[in-house]
Amino acid sequence: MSTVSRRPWGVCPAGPVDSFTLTNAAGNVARVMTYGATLTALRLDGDDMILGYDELAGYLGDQPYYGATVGRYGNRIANGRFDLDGHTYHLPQNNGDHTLHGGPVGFDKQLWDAQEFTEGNERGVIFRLTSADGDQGFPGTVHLSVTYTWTDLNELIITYSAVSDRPTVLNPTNHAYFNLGRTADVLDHELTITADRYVPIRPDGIPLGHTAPVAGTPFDFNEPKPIGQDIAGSHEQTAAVGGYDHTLVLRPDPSATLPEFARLHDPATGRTLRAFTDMPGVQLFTTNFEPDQFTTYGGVPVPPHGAVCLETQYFPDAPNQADFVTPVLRPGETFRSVTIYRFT
Ligand code: FUC
Repeated sequence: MSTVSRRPWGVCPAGPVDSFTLTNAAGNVARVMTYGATLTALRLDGDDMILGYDELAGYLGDQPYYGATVGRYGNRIANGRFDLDGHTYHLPQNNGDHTLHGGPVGFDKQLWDAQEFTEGNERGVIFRLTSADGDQGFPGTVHLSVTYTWTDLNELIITYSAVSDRPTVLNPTNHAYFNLGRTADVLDHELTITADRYVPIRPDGIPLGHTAPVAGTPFDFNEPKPIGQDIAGSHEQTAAVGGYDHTLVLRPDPSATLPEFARLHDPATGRTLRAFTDMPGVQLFTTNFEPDQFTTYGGVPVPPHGAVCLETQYFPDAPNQADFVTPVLRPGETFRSVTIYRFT
């Protein structure tokens, strides 16, 4: 029953793409592919928990980073520039004046090497990429691996590891769009996030430069709350971007090696997603797209708030923000990070 299978899945600009199907003891399935080290399906009892496409062609077209590994720098770097060790680096701008998710040919559009494995009650794929010095304007040759492990507990463990031969910045994340139910949108999904503060932004997504308390705002998810409850209110931060597209500052939990930072519960199906990470923030993105802007499996149009992303990461634009910690990776160091999505 527990298997890993590999098969050719078409051709992307950089070459042939392979897809892997990971089946656990319960018969639940995770699928990943070498294009973008992307999570393409996560099926529980036959229902998909994420948005995606049935064919590679969907991923090669205009789509919002479905299930992809994003980087080098997840989220935005303002005006496509940053300074590091007294040197200014210029990046291609692919989001107005800004650089989003590592630039126009980020990790999500690169072809990764892959090796499948099985180990006891776990099976998975380790993806490896060498990002050349100067790739999308970033310094340093970066050797990066992303491992997806799918366990018999219906946990998807995503592990990042990277080294660089020059000082650089690195903020990889996964861009899965979750919808646990059979409803078209996630407005009735109840969300809990362990965060007392969030990062207010300008309408173009660049942080104002400080964090603010969630108390008394739509950003307070300390008690379970339907995602739709405050999403369309008059608060200027949500109104400006049509919902949530903000980093929440995760409350440290010194008692846990990998703190649980979020729970997503779908009352219609009874399914719950529990999420764990060692990252300091999560970008809560409620798929604030126009109706019919994108489709998902089977060509079904995605309505506004058709899914929710919980992108674990350092804060947006940190390299340009004096008060935010910048994830700098220097020669001799190893970047490591783990995020787990567990379904019950
Ligand atoms: C999220 C958001 C962005 C963008 C992208 C597709 O990470 O922060 O605004 O829309 O996804």
